[in-house]
This record gives sequence, C-alpha cells and structure tokens, in this order.
Amino acid sequence: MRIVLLGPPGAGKGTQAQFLSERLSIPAISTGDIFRANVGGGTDLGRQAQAFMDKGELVPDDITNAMVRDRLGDGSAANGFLLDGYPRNPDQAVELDTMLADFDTHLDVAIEITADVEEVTSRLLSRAEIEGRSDDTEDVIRRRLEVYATETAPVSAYYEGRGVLRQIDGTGDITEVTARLFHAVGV
Ligand code: B4P
Repeated sequence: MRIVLLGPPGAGKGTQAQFLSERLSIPAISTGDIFRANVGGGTDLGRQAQAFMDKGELVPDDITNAMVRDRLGDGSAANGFLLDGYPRNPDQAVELDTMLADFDTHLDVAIEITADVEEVTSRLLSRAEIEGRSDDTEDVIRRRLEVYATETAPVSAYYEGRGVLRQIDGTGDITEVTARLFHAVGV
C-alpha cells in the first residue's frame, strides 16, 4: 500500500507510523526524521533545513520535494510506503502525484490523525522535557501549529476531493489510536 499520514504536529504521526509500517512491512518515511538526521550529520541539506525547522517554518518545497523523490526512487519503496509529514502543503501534494505517476503508481489512502490544539501542545511540551528537540519550545510550537492551519490543513481537502481521505481521532491511549488506524486502513 501507498499511504500518506496527515495531522498537526504532536497528533502522533511519527508514533503511529512505526506501528503501521511494521504491520504492513513497508518503510515509514518521515521527512522530519530525514531532515533531523541531516542536521545531526552536518550535511549541506541539514544546514539548509535547520534554519527553517528551528523557526517552525516549512523547509522550502524545492529542497523537500527533491529529497522525497530520491527516497521514493531508491528501490526500497517500490512495493509500498508510508509517508509521515509529507505532503505538507497543496503544492507538495500535487508534486507527490507527479512523482508517483512517473513511477507508474498512485496513492491508495491518506489518513488524517486529528487532535485539538491543547492536546498536541501539551504532548509536545512533554516531549521537549524528554528529548529536548530544538523546535519543541512554546513559541516554535505555536508557529508550527499556525503553519499547519494555513499551509497543511488544505491538504486534507485535496485528498477528500479525490475520495481517498480517512480521518481518525488521535486522542486517547497510543494503543487505542493504533487500533483506529489499523481499522481505517483495513488491516
Ligand atoms: P516532523 O518531524 O514531521 O514533526 P511533527 O509534525 O511535530 O510530528 P512528530 O512525528 O514528530 O510528532 P508525533 O505527532 O508523532 O516535522 C518537524 C519539522 O520538519 C517541521 O516543522 C518542518 O520544519 C520540517 N518538515 C518536515 N516535513 C516537511 C515537509 N514535508 N515540508 C517542509 N518542511 C518539513 O508525536 C508527538 C508527541 O506526542 C510524541 O512525544 C509522542 O510520544 C506523543 N504522543 C503520540 N501519540 C500520543 C497519544 N495517543 N497520547 C499521548 N501522547 C502521544
């Protein structure tokens, strides 16, 4: 299956992507994780991405789209994938369709994990205490949520219009959310 996971920062995309990827034996591809690995490794890509991430802004589309195209074309995603954190605006969604058409395939389903602003903010602030991510400070979280509302939320409408969107409630225990996710995907 070829799946996109949508939802605000802190909704549980990264958390749930691991479970679904294991269940379906397909790679979970997180653009945020790829950027963080590049920042950690001090690569050119990491240097370009870090300034945007630290402010809670999206990394520019030309950088992000090229990175995803490389990853989807590297062979390990040939039999399916789960994209976590991409697409994050309607232009990226159109670009993903173009990439998949170039690879002679298409998206099967987009799952949106929903959770309200208070819930996701408190989760991200808890994670800040444990992991110390540079974009988990209160000001940057607020900005990430604004960017989500203006740039990423319209992506759900894009997939709804195509008839491939399914929404699940991201509140409750992690295991409950996983059960809803598996049900939505039909596994
Ligand atoms: P991401 O890494 O995608 O960060 P995120 O949206 O905050 O989601 P994440 O996966 O980390 O958190 P999750 O909801 O699983 O992006 C970071 C930055 O990278 C972006 O701001 C941007 O700058 C850049 N970027 C990434 N993709 C891009 C793109 N396509 N275009 C441009 N820029 C891009 O979990 C959050 C916390 O909640 C965790 O601590 C988890 O333990 C907890 N949690 C999860 N489920 C829970 C539950 N049910 N109950 C309680 N806690 C739960």
